[in-house]
Amino acid sequence: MAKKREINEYSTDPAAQQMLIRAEELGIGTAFTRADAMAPCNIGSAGMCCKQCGMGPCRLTKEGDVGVCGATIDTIQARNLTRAIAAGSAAHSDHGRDMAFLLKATAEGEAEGYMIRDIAKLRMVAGYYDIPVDGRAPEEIANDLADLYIAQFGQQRGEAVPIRRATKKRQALWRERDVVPRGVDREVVEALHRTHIGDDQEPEHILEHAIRTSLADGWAGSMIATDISDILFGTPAPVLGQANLGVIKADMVNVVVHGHEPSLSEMIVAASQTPDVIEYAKAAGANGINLSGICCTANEILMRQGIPAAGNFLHQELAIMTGAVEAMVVDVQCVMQALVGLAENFHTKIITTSPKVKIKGATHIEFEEHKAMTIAKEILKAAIDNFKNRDNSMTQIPDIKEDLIPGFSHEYINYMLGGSYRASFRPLNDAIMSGRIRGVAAIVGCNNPRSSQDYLHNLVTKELLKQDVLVVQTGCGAISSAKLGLMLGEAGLSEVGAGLREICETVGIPPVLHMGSCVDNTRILTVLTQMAETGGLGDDIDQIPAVGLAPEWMSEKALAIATYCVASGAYVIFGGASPVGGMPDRVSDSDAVLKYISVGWEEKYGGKLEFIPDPQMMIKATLEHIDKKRAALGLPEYDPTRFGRSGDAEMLKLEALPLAEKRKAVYGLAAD
Ligand code: SF4
Ligand code: MSK
Repeated sequence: MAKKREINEYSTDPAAQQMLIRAEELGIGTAFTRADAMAPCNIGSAGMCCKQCGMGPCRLTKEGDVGVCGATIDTIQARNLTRAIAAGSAAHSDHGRDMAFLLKATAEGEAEGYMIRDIAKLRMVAGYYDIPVDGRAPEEIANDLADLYIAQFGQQRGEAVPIRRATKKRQALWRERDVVPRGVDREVVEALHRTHIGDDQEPEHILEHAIRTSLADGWAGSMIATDISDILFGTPAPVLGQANLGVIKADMVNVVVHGHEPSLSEMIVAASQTPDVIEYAKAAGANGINLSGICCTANEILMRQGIPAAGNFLHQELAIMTGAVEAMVVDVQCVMQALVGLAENFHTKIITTSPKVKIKGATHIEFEEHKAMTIAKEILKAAIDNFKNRDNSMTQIPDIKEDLIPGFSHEYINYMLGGSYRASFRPLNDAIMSGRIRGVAAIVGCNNPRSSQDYLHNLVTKELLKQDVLVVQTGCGAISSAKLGLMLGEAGLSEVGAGLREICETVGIPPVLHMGSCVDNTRILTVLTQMAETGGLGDDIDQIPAVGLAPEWMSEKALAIATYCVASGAYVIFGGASPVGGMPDRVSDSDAVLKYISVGWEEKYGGKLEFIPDPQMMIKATLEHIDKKRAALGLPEYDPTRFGRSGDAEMLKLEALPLAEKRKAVYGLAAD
């Protein structure tokens, strides 16, 4: 058993700390205490254990050890990593598949309550694939797009069509390396086949298939999920939202939606606003229904509807600890099995909804797109019926929440930089070229109870902002910045470098842009591709001064995201433990897998994956990479003192000066 940590070592979030104190008082365990009790296995966590067949498990703990079949540590690590990437790709992509089926059902008029909300995006996406749009009804276009997208999963030969949205140069590189994904399912199945006992045994060869599998995620499955979510529910644009446990309301029926797929949660939002449901809640003695979200379901409805986020991954148990949640409605991914046992201490109902996910002890109300509104109302009524069971003596809601402005889709960023008629990434590229913005960091990914919740995210984010690095975020990382108040215009600007601050003030954006959920990391790929195509920052993603970071990663999906970003040309840094760390005392030239995913992948794709647990080293590596890319492009060396004499803050300072001094400062006229 690891050492029991103090509350402030569990989380840096004061709302979480309040709930963790309460958990201790009530003697209830959480992921934080379970992490203390469950010391990680050093062999497994470093990728040195193989469970691929019944002759094992084989644990390779000494230099030169091999498994019963003779597999070396490098082969075992490559297989383990590839399987994790395949699982992550499968999770994202299966979400994409369900969205494609939902688009098809909507186009055919068979999906109760759904409609095509963003016709402009539908036409734009159809245009990528030469689907005719002129003179056709949205449903006709959507039907063709749905058929094309559904086919991407089972396609056996050829190329997954969304890859044509990458730069021409990148597409050519993938073709040359023979890693263009054929179909999503084919790559995932082949990853499982090649890592089975007695198959692919050359680590580099196995890892090349990991690249291909991850590309099937980033440039197909996840991209399809994002496209269709926007088409059906609207492309996100800035909207006011709130984050943290304080969004739970004592006088209302609280329903927390948790998981990933927006199909049901969007319908729950719609159902919660219908008069009959509101009336039903009032008849139960509540002041109405209060929806909030956890994890990426939270992000989906936050960025489109402004529905508040109760928190990120490690808040799922803490929301129930408030004693004021009537129902937690879960679908897929990142849902802890511990929720059911925890909820037994309160009155909260855990409601599973996906045909793919059941939890013993939970209530299962299965979602079905053909009667989504009916099911959404049934779920809400079950929550309302549970309101009477709330024990007010057990209710404790932290009075802590922050406002935020989420909704920075790539379409909106394009628009905000140039307006309707001159929408363009040109101003962003120019700001990087001049050095006002040093570079861009995508800080994404999960929470992990093995480190203090939000600590690494926030430390890295705040330091990079000081260094004039524009930060974009998705997933639970985004919620962590939201809880800190970094996603609200001026509120986040006081600690930001002078050049970046000028840009934020001029464009009217927060220094940290919320770009969506974890499948929406494809939006970041799109932004980077458009930046490369805009000109001035090279002609491909690997030349842009940009870095991806996941300081608190935990899920296999994070590994899939990292790998498709690397294959797209990005440097990706993960915090925490390396799943291919190997033996601490290994001689350097036996670290084949570690080396290959860093140096080897960089030679082939221009991107690399590294695990750097120390946040200061993470920041250093980020800035060095950004500066190296700036130098390679021939851009001026970053100079923190060069900018900062324009923008709102400087204007306000000038305003406050006496007239004579103002004349001098502005026009250089003598004070007299
Ligand atoms: Fe051991 Fe080889 Fe079986 Fe893995 S595949 S468990 S290394 S015998
Ligand atoms: S929910 S994958 S904990 S980001 Fe997308 Fe958060 Fe990571 Fe799940």
